[in-house]
Amino acid sequence: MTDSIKAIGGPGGLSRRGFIVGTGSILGMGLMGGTGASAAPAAGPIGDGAHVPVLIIGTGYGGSVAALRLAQAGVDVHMVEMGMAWDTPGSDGKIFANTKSPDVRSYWTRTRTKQPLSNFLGFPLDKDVPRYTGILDAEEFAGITVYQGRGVGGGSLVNGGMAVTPKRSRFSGVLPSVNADEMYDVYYPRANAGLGVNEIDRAWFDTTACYQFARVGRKHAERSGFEFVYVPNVYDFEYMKQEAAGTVPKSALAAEILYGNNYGKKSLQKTYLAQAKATGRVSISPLHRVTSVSPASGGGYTIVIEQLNTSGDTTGTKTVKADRVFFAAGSVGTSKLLVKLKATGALPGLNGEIGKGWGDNGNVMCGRANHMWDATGALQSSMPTGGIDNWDAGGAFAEVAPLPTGIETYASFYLSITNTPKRAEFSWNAATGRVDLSWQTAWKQTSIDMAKTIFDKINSMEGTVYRSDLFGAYKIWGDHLTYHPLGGAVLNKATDNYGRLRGYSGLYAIDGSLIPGNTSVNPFVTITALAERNIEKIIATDL
Ligand code: FAE
Repeated sequence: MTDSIKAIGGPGGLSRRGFIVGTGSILGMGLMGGTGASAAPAAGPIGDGAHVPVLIIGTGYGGSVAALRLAQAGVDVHMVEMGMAWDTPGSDGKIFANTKSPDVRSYWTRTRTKQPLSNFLGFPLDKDVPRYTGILDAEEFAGITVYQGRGVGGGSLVNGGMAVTPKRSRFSGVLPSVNADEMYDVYYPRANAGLGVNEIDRAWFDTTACYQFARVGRKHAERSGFEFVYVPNVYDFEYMKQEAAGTVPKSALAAEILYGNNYGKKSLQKTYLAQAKATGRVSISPLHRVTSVSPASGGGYTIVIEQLNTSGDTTGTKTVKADRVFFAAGSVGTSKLLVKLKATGALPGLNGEIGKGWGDNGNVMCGRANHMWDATGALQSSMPTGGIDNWDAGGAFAEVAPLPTGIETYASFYLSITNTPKRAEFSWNAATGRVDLSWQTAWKQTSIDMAKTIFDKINSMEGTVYRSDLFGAYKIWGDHLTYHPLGGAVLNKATDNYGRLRGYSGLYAIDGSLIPGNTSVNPFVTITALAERNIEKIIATDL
């Protein structure tokens, strides 16, 4: 508990009011009466047989924006989240596990870790862990593993915090049916403010030991004629400076990232969700998973929810009613639900676009082996803050990523986002009772080719080679995964131009499923901005 208090009350963190709200889920919603809220919904998990005006499936970016804006408009909202609340410290006094030492908290119902970088110096890194409803899901489909956050805050709990607004000139390629002027004048600024996005102090970037890896990345990019761009983040850089000075508990400088940050990072728990709870109109059921949504007799929808224990077993089933339902379970979660519900007859009127247009944001990873004179530093901030932009010429934007191992590796590491045209489709498999995804591993070759437009050139200029010890023996490319699932309920196709699902009034998609497979940069700012745009319209016209 003390650690979480320091975390959210620490320098650069929330105001006193925000702090009290942030601990609301620990202390119980009953303490929230002093926030000026009215008509507070029932505290705690939703009850069997409940009837709520709005039910939101998932507590990631789309769900959190919807909850806050609906609550501010005076609507009571209940959010259902399959993951845990992540508000209680473990036996080590910390809420979140360290990336260097994954433990029971790290993976969603796996008995063996599945680390994105599976090897180091050729040695496999994965290890057995007890089955638990941990924070990172490595969800496996036939051709790709999709990493996703599980818990109250969704992907914001586990991601790198890179808060990137796409270049305006590329926006029509990202969301062709959306008015770019509105997005860049109103909704991107609103999203960036709501997320607490900040930029690194360049003078500090140029001198601090913890960004030596990024300065090497910048030097190599610029020497090969590529544009190096500084990338904003939701990690509080003022807090990070104090970590470097040794005056506060360390998080980014202690290799925390993939399994949560105990300090410094403005996840949704501290921004949109804290504000949403402060209205007194939003309640959340963690460890509850929606399995069905169907029209209710007399209007509205019937929702079936499984209650889970921390082993991931179903311990009970609840049936509730809602006048409106927002699907905010993430691209994969929303797509899987909608595809199943259409195919199994719960929502047969959904249109033929459901499950289509899914992409991996062109993700591909690689490392380069530097010369001894280009050390990248034993201390590396786990928060990336720079990228190499070769999108227009070669179709790749590469994040200069850390390898926070705690030792000097002489490695430069990159996550590239590429302009791949490949799109997959989700489909219902009646034989297995599961939803399949048609993605094929070989499709990543297009992304590799695009990433090579950057790294072949840098290697040639620097006289360096690719690392072959990070993803398995002699494997250069991390082409088996994505961090950025997008699509499956594409805007203006499966939905109207504001996320209203076609075929059913009162059903909406409001997450990464709306975006047709690629954002040209890291996606969460665009997911947030689009949700801000859509919910404004929905509140104005539907409620
Ligand atoms: P998301 O945040 O995934 O939230 C969906 C929520 O719904 C989750 O909490 C689920 O547990 C929950 N859910 C799913 N199914 C159900 C169900 N049936 N019932 C109840 N709850 C359910 O969706 N993006 C960036 O822009 N910058 C980065 O630096 C970055 N780094 C990343 C690093 C990692 C390791 C990962 C995994 C992702 C990263 N991302 C990054 C991607 C980003 O986190 C992701 O695009 C957003 O979180 C997607 O937001 P959504 O609202 O679509």
